[in-house]
Amino acid sequence: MTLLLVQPPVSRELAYPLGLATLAAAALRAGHAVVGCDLQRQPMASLDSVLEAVRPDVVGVTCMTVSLPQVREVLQRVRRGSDALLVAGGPHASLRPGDLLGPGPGASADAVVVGDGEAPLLELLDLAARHGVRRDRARDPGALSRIAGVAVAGPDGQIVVNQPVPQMDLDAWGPADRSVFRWDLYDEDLRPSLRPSAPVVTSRGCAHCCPWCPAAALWPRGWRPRDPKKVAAEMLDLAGRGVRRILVEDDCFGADRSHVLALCRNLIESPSPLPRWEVANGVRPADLDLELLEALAAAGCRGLALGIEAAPQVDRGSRYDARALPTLVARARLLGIEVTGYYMVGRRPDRGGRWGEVRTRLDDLAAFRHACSLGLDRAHFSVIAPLPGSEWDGAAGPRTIDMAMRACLYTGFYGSPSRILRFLATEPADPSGRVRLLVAGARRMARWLMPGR
Ligand code: B12
Ligand code: SF4
Repeated sequence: MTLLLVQPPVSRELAYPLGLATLAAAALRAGHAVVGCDLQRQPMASLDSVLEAVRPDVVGVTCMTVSLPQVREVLQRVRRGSDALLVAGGPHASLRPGDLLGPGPGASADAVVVGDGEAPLLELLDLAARHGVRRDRARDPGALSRIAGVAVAGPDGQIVVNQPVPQMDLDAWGPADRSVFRWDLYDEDLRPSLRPSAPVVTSRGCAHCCPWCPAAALWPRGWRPRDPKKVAAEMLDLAGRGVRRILVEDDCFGADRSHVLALCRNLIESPSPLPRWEVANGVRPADLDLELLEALAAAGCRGLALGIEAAPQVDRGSRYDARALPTLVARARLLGIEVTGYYMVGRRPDRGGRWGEVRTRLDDLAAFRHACSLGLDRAHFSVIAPLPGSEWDGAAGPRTIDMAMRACLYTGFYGSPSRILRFLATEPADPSGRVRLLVAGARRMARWLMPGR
């Protein structure tokens, strides 16, 4: 079977489609032909010619909540230009399969995969091969509803979610494939010495339940590790191919201390040079300690994002000992690890009432002061959005005033002369290289601050 995997435009950042690359690995190993189409890199209209050239039997598209409108356009184009079996998956598809199975606006998928995509996708490819689903869906109308981990629209339009896939060994299909979506084309890092970069995951899911986050609903089985030996081998292989910065994108890196230590040990004990890697998607400060920081640094970790989320003085529900943070940040920096802080800003649904707006702005300023006082290398201020599957689902979305406040926080944080100088000093460059770096930084900032996606 020929499988076409489609990445819709996601954001202004060019991000490597790791989920699709993971599915590509499983499909290739099962003997299917796989083609990738990344609509972050090419215009939406080009999908029509890709469909004509590839003539896929199955088309898979990944969907985050922010990309739902673009995914609907993809579905429409595929329906117009092909009779392939049309499958959607990814975070939004898993949380709200009904949004992609009609009867909402636009065309709908034949099936939505909920959660881990590998096993259900292989079954769908087999189904397409065995029953000719592509050309004659009516031949076995019930077949889709027998595949575990799949949601379909029933005869009267109701959404039927089949039984979940049995517990999956995350290493069963080997590491992500990096050829269908070529890793060397994703070259967005501001600092030339860190290009190209590539993402990996060492685990999936999370055992916690923060009110703004859908992780618990997305991965009801909680936190699941990959074999640290295999992760280390994947990281070393990427570094050997010329990847200069490996980004660990786990939901909850650090969930299991022994897993982190095993990964570090495997990297350190390898005869190959240590890769340069960063924990990009945030570690809970509660999971960190000085010994762990030292192990990370010894294993080549050079960047660590901390899920500070709300400034501790604001978040009185205090999920961690805020007093330990300054020591952790200072020690990490001494060990050569750059530290990023992730903060949530804007109106929290539980900050209502007469003084809600005032308290929100005070919270935002407290987050800003906290980020500045901690000596972070970078800070991200995300506006709280009511994501499906999270505790705050259904609350009002971000308002213009929240976005404007976020723009002020970013400008205040990154616009300070000392931080600009620190950023310029990160690259050993001649004056013209420094100017290029400055322009690239200003462009990136403008992209972050633009309204919309
Ligand atoms: C890297 C990343 C990004 C990248 C983009 C990733 C991309 N190319 O799609 C960037 C940095 C741009 C990004 C941005 C944002 N992100 Co983000 N991001 C991630 C992160 C950390 C890793 C994604 C990943 O590679 N996972 C590993 C792969 C293996 O898993 P996967 O993608 O889920 O794929 C598996 C299954 O979902 C399924 N699957 C996926 N696609 C498909 C397709 C088919 C056909 C099938 C069958 C199956 C299938 O099979 C795969 C293998 O089992 C995840 C958290 C996480 N650890 O997953 C959050 C996550 C995806 N992001 C999230 C969010 C909320 C955001 C932001 C909105 C945050 C913000 N406030 O700004 C922004 C949106 C950007 C914008 N404005 O457009 C949420 C999405 C929730 C949702 N409902 O959509 C997540 C899940 C984090 C979370 N727990 O809240 N993000
Ligand atoms: S924010 Fe992080 S720690 Fe909290 S539930 Fe989501 S993934 Fe887990």
